[in-house]
Amino acid sequence: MHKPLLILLSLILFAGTAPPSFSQAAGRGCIGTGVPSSSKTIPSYLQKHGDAKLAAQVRAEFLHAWKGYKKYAWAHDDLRPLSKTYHDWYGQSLLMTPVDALDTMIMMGLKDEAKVTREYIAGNLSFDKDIYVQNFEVTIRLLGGLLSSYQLTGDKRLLALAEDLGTRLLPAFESPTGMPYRFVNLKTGKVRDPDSNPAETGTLLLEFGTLSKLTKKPIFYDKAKRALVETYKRRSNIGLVGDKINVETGAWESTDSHISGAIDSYYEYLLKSWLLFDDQDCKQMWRESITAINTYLADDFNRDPARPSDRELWFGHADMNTGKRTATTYGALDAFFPAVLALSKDVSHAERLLQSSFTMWKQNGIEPEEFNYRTLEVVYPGYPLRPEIVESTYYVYNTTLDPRYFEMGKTLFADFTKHCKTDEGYASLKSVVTKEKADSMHSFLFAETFKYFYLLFAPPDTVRLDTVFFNTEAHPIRRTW
Ligand code: DMJ
Repeated sequence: MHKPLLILLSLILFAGTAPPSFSQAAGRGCIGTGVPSSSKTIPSYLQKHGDAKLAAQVRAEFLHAWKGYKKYAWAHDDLRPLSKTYHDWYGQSLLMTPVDALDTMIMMGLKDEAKVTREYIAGNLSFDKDIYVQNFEVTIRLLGGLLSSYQLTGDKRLLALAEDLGTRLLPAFESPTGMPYRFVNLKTGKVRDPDSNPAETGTLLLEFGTLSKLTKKPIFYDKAKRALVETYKRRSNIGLVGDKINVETGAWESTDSHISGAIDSYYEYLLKSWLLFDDQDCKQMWRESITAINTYLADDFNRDPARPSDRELWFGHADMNTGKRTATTYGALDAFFPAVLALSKDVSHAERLLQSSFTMWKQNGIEPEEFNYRTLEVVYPGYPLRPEIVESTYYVYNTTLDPRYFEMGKTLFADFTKHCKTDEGYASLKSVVTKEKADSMHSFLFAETFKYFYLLFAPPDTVRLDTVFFNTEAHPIRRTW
């Protein structure tokens, strides 16, 4: 047996057994949030074994969406769930959905689907295409997905595909600063779009670094590390980054600082690159960054003067140079941060921010893309099936084993299926207020949203969060080197 397969043992054990349903343990004393407050009553068998019935429900919903994809969009990038057609990001398919879905199938024990999907990818995926692709998106979904599935299966064809892709992406890094252009042509190596952002210049090291370790070719690690360091080097005097940067001049084109889209996973990768590669530069960059985030972006306040001890924690926007608050908005993407805080061992902030994220969710029974946390108003009402709040609930539950978070996950899952399920797939929402659906089903539904729901309900030790690191698309990477 290939060594990386060892990680599957506990997964297979869980998938192959049918412990009784423990869902009747739900719904005890509330604290006005709809969430039980006591951790004392959680049955030890739930802590040990998870809830097999709920995990099976997640598997069934995964298969429901997967069947829709196979029926109407097979071999294409994404399903359009309302028109029942397909969408290819770049005119030609790069098998976004199959590659994103494969490791989730493996982890869920869906052996037949995984086998067929793996064979299809190995036999049909080609990167020899004259198309410009977005370096960041292709790295987190395809490079991350191929590397993770290689580690889970030992199938060298997946590693060969990953190396071919990584090699074709390398020209993106040939800018005067070393920060990558946003788009690169997979065949010609030509590049375009120098206006980028920290998320796109700094969310590459887990995948490129792993590729280096597995192929023993340092170039991949070096290019992605330099891009991360060059981004960090341009932080302001108070330690913050903006959300738009030109990779040719190195100049900031927006000084708006936050933990939301365009910056978010840059911070995630500082922390995880330290932990996965034991990279001490990343450790130092993470430590300095989290200090600045906590100083200037955190918004720790008391909404009701009559209850002074009842404080809320959110993270808003500030100017990267002055630290002055510029907006009190938070959103579905920001909800990844409790997971990062939990992983960094700041459990108390992780729990408080997760509670805030759940408050945002409950306003409309599902979360909006952007929300004003001071006025509790929706700023942008879309919901494209995002996973971040589920990811954070999983990390915080896994870290604390407090049943409040298990119950929170049950609420999220019930709302999610209620509002987003269609007859043959899952659909994004145009508005969380009206619940009107949109004709898109992003591949991260399979890579992330269903995976984190599954892991939340599976036995907590299914994945060891101190040895397995999820890339920002939820592809698990282990240090096998
Ligand atoms: C995913 O592609 C990744 O999680 C990324 O970091 C942010 N956006 C989506 C999911 O919302």
